[in-house]
Amino acid sequence: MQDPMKQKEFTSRLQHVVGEDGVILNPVDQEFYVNDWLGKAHGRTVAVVRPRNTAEVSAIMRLCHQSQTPVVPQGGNTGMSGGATPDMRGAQVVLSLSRMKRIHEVDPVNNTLTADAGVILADIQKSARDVGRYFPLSLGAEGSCTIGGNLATNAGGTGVLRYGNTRDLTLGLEVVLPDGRIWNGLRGLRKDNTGYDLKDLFIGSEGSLGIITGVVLKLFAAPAGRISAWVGAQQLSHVVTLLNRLQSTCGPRLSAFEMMCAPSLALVTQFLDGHASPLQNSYPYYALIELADTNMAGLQEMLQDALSSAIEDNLIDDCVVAMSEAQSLAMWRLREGISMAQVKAGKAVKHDIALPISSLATFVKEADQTVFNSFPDLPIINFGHIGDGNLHYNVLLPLDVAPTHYKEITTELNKRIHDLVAQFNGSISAEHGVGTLRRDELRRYKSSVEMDLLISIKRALDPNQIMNPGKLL
Ligand code: FAD
Ligand code: 2HG
Ligand code: ZN
Repeated sequence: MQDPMKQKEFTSRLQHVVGEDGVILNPVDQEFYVNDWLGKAHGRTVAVVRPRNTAEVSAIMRLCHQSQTPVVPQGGNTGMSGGATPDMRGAQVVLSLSRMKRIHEVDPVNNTLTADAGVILADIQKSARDVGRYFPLSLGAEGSCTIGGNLATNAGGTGVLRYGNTRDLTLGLEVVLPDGRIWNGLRGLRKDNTGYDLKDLFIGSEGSLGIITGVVLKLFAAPAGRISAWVGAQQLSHVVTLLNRLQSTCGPRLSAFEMMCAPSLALVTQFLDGHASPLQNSYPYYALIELADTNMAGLQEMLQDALSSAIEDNLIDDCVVAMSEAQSLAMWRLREGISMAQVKAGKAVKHDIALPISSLATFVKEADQTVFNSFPDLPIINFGHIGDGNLHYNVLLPLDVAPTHYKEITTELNKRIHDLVAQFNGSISAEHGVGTLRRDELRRYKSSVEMDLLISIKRALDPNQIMNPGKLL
């Protein structure tokens, strides 16, 4: 919308719907909404609009439908693939869900929680805890990401091993469609075979099909506590064997199994204050392990016994079991600090990949060799949720790398690493989504049949292509 008169009329109609305080027009105040936190995605917007409820979202979408104005949905703006940032043309509206923060119902008998899409993930977790229940989605951004953003990206995080990803934690949805109609699918049912599963279309759709305005989430019995341990090992294959053993001996009590290579840990201890390695010596690989249960009896012994046998069998070299919640938290802060430490230390070329767990060690050996052959001086920051086969296989460039050089190296590394991922039958986006970051690569790795199906769904639900254009597809 380049015509200033038309733009003025459009923004005053938006103000009519949400009030003057619900529309941000000043470029300085828009800054947060048009840039991503990684400093990689930048854009401009006609207006940032912040509705308070579903009816307002519906009225905004009717306006955008009539005027064919493209819309970029945004939650907490913590995403890593550029999906919540408008393009540079300044013709798109950013629709921020940040004022839709009501928790409508917590039902401890049905084990469900119903909330607006703009509720911060940590507030959902707390509301579940307040009634003696547990909502297991957990990630480093939980203090600022929204549940709507979590659904739109089908977020993963550290609890997938035990509870599945966001898709597995969702029972119902409310969505405002591109023409403003409201689909109310806010059902708290575990069984419902009445046709195609529409909610599954919107989960992971990254704002490309509609605006998620409400959710019904699954709750679980609250664990009575947790036992964490930190282990050091010489080889990734040993860490994977330990994971397998713990899955056999501890079953569903194994609630997290995170891995990080030595340079990942070194980055955190070097670049973030108040972080220290839990072990005296250094090892090529570390794992952070957590057991949790509704009954804690025998849990610590179970973990200690498993780790003692792992040491006897030379699977791991050293380990420490946290003796207090404070020690456990300190271990988790090391793991959760890696993202921020990367931002401080340099410019990361990221690969958020999924592989069959049985292929992880071989893949990493080949990928390490590939990176070393082309860029022997660049550190590999390899860490992730190996309990569910998800690696963050990142390569760190210096902070002062020239933009053109960064682009060239990124293109080359992405191609080499993702081609290898494809050879191993893996995925080039395990949990962060496609956004603008992986959009072009998607075509390289998906079959034409799969691309056809994705494009058909997009055309059917968003025929005028106003939902988050340029993202995902
Ligand atoms: P945004 O960033 O605002 O948006 C993300 C995408 O969803 C965009 O395409 C946007 O258009 C769309 N969208 C947002 N809200 C809606 C809505 N209501 N309706 C329709 N579309 C919508 N992610 C993981 O999966 N696992 C991790 O372990 C993890 N760790 C992280 C750690 C840190 C420190 C940080 C900063 C981020 C991490 N992330 C992780 C990435 C990010 O937090 C998740 O992708 C999160 O789900 C995004 O939520 P958000 O509300 O910030 O969404
Ligand atoms: C994590 O697991 C996040 O910490 C971020 O998904 C990964 O920074 C990254 O590459
Ligand atoms: Zn992750």
